[in-house]
Amino acid sequence: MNSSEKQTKKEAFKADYINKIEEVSGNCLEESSVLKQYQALAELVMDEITTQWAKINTQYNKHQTKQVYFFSIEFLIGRLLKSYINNIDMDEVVTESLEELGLDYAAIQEQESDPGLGNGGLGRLMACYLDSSAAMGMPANGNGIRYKYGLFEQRIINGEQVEVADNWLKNGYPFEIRKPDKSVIVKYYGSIHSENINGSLTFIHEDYEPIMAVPYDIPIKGYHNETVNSLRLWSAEPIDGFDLPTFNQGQFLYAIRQKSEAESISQILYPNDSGFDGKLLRLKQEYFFVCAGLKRIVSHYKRNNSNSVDGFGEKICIHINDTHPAMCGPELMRILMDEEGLGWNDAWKMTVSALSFTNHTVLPEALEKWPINMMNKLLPRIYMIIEEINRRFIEELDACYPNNIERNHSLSIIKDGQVHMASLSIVTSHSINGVASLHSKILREETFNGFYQVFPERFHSVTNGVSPRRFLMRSNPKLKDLLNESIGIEWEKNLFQLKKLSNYINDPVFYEKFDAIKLANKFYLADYITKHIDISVDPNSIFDIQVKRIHEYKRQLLNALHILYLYNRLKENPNLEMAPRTFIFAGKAAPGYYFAKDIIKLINAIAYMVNNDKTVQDKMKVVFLANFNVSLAEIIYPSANVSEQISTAGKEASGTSNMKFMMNGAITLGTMDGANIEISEAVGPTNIVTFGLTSDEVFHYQKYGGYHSVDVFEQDPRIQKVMHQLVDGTLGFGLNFQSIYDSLILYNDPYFVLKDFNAYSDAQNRIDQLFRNNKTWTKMSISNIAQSGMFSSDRSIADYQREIWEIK
Ligand code: TH1
Repeated sequence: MNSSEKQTKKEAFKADYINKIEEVSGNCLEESSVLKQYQALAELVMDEITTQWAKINTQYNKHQTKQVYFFSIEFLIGRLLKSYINNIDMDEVVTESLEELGLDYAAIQEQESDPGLGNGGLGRLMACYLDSSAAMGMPANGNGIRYKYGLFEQRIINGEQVEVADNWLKNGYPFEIRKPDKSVIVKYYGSIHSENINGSLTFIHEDYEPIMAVPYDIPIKGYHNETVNSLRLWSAEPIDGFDLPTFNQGQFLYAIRQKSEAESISQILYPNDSGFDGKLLRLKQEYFFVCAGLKRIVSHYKRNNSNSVDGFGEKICIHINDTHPAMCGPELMRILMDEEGLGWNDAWKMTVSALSFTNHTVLPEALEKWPINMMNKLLPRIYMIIEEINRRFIEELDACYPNNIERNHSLSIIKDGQVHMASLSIVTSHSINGVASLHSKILREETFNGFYQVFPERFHSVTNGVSPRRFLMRSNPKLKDLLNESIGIEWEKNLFQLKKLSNYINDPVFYEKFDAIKLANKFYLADYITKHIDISVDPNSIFDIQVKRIHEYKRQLLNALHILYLYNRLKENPNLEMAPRTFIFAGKAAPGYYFAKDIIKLINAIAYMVNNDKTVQDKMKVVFLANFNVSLAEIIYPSANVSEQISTAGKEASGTSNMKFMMNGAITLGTMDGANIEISEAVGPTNIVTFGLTSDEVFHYQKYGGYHSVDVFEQDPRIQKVMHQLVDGTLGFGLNFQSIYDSLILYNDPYFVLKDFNAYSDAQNRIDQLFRNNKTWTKMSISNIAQSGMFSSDRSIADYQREIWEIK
């Protein structure tokens, strides 16, 4: 765009914008509120995108392009306005125009609610994958639930987590289009009877409870290209709204109850990350978006294919994101047989060929298993089909492996009174993959080893990735500009090009610019911290950051205990030589996970003690930021020096914040777990600090015993002191962390916190030394960015495309 083109665009934009403001607010620009300014801008952007959307959909239909559909119970998309504007290449025009109109662009963006339709990595991964698919011009869409309330808002009151409902729709949401004409009826309960119609057995579902699924579509705009894909989120509503005859008979309360029971299905996101809680409502949710989504996909396919499902398995990829959508298998079978009239074998071939499955965790407590009775009652036809899938599967196994009856039966989808959703997913999909190389290995060798022996060819590995558009270009614009001026702009479309940074690896001028950007980003976060929790932190200190869901396996506790130990060291030796440190935490605990809530309380208690102790003021600070979400994440990653990735080895399937930190130049301080291993391979041992037990060692202890936390405790006076402080009132009058003490000592420290303490403390010393050599640190930092290409979600999507969906 040359400057006269830009001028023309700006004039046109300003005129349109002023009109739009009048249209949405009934006020002129000068009298409009910031909310209305935001809504007008959002609508203007939507006008532009929907035009392109219509165009590309026509093209997809005409060419019968192979389509991917991500089925996921979570999509954590983050704010969209600014991304849309970037993606349609209007950022400069908008920024300059708004400034000329005297408006505050940043404040306008702050008006957008951040849809919290996910818990953490799983939901955010889907958002990154949608972003990458669109950026690469690949037709891939999302299918999920439009929760009325997203993940709760976290407040910290008196050092403890308090949950507040997240009413993200309160001012409406400008980026969705409600499509009532595409509604689908989802059937629950009732009974199935079979009839012989024209010589073939037909299954009829009777006395069911119908719920209306109404879709809302959100456009997913590709970066600087023509692509606009769709994220379809389903909302549950009663059929035809209020039941008028009932209402007239005066049964008003009954009518209201029906309505709210229907709506309850899409009312709220379950707040458990990597956990399973076998509630009936959750099972309803799982079937809800599976049934509605598949119904629409099949009818759309038929419309473009002379009303036939022929070729469905070759043209449609249904990707199941963990096991929450595992009923895609039986539901697709049901549609193909009961509604399309296919026989079992044809339907089966089509189903397996369409389906693929990604597993995201090996934590046993997260693996979904539904009681037979619950499923049979709520979804009688689905349960019937699962039984038949299982019967045929076991029969085939027994025929193929007659000497292996015991193993065959251990693979049963239905056993111990439960339906095993991971087994169902594996049997109904042609591909199953883990999310990092170690994780995939554990799936093959441990978790799903029995299935691996039967279907070795189905097992794949695709390491997760994150969107460089959101987590680098959008969140760290200064770094983006520096990269563009140094290595050109090709990296924006191919992140591997960041390798070109190696030309600057010893360039003092580049170092200076780079350090200045990191410092500016740290000032920005420091400002945020002061504004929100009134703690002043030193931007020249090491920003040592752990942000993620609070979980025992993620070991925020290890970090906290080490901080306490460092504090003790400083109290003993106020002249201790060390680079000043700011320890920053953020993350939510599941509301019913009391231990995780105790960890939050502990961190805040330590923070209070440390931050109010004048004798350690210029050496350390501890900060817990409330309500970690995508928007806060975008402020945090660019400012980090140290990325804490300290999960118990073997427990974190991949992790994705490790990649977001790395892309922004933070040094990983991590265990050999999940994608940390691949990060370590990419950057080499001099550009990362690793420590602790390996997953093999952890497995060995878990299987054969031999670890006694009390021995570690008894041999290490540093640990003794810290442990006593948990319970002796040091952390505040009446504050007692007995539950934590007991877990570590009485219950033998199931996550090996004490076992890894010494190694972690050494690793932290190493970080301190490295940071104090400014040149070394900057070099490490730049090397991390240079090697982050592999962790772009564009690379992940390319891998999926090639190995799993087989799209040319
Ligand atoms: C996470 C994994 O814990 C994390 O390691 C991984 O990077 C991320 O998924 C993306 O692959 C998971 N989140 C959930 C959430 C639920 C159930 C299972 C998992 S695994 C609700």
